[in-house]
Amino acid sequence: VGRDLLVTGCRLASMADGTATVMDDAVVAVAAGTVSWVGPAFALPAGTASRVVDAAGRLVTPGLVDCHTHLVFGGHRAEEYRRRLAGATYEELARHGDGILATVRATRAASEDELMEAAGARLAALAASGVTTVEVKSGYGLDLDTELRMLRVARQLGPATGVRVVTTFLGAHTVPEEFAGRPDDYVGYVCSTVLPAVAGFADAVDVFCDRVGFTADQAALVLAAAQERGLPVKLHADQLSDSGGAALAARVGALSADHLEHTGPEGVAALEASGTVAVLLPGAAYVLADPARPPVAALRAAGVPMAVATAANPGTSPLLSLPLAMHLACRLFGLTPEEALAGATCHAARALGLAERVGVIAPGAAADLVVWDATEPTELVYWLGRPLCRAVVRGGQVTSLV
Ligand code: DI6
Repeated sequence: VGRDLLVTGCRLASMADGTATVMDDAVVAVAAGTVSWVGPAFALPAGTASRVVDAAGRLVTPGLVDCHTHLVFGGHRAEEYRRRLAGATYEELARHGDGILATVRATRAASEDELMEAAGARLAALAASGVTTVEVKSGYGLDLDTELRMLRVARQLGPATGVRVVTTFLGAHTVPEEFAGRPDDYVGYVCSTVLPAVAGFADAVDVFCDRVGFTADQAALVLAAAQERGLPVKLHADQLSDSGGAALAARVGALSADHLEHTGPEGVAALEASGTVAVLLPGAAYVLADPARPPVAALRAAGVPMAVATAANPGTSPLLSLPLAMHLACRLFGLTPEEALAGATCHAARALGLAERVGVIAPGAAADLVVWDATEPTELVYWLGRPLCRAVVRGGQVTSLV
């Protein structure tokens, strides 16, 4: 067994079989950034390691995977939130040029350095909550230069912070002011001009399919253009209304269908056989104070894998803790603590096309893991606002130890 690092004394939820079963007194061996052996201490093959971290009976899980964020953006929308707290609705504000378009103006006006500094600070907060892999979307540029700038910043965040970053092109987030009233023309511009130019900077392509975004037919055009270039796709589906998003995501074999607050039985039936992951974003439902809930019981009964993510963004989910998103998924959406942990690890990895590579602690997977100041998986969703990360291992490097 190759070993640069041994993590001993673990109460280990490896998530390798998709469940949060805990193994006591477990050891994880790491070689060259990859997990090389996992098992009970008594079975550890003899040998030495250059570094040993003793978890001393604490819970150890895979590093968390935040599979849906909009971390790169200019400015913030605290003032808009104040108005929403006083009764204005998100869609009303969006129709009057606030909402996503306010952030588009601020993002277009921001330099690459400014975007990098702001996103880096937000990513540091997420990382402190136990996140070792994060997806970052574009979608606040809505023109070629700014979309490209956002994706370049997202790609640089990885080396700058040590967090594994996966990028998604969300050029079809909403219709920009220059195309007001001409959504089909904007979809044409995205497919023919922006997508080809940014394809090398994006690991996947996403569309906001809803009233503030695009119809299912428009979304299908963007997803088809992406798939023609060999890029995997995902979809913001049925967030504000049942717009056929889940069914579209399933039909095109999307990696994930995200939100699903308004998905009906046909959407769940379509997802059932598709392999598409349902990504639940309780921070957005909470901040929007939308009483609609994703059909969790039906998704569970249909065996659809459910991921949980922060959706970190300046409008609907200024949430920078994945454990807090897991808490909300349990409290608001009815997930069990074990489902929430699977949702923030192995199922989130699947939503990024990284199944078996991250989000599990198993031989061959990236050596990304968290030692928690906790003993039970349930504690991760139970404590509110208490930093529980004791140590984080990223690619075999122990990056924080408090
Ligand atoms: N749904 C959301 O909740 C975010 N984007 C999307 O498609 C909101 C983005 C924003 O308001 O800035």
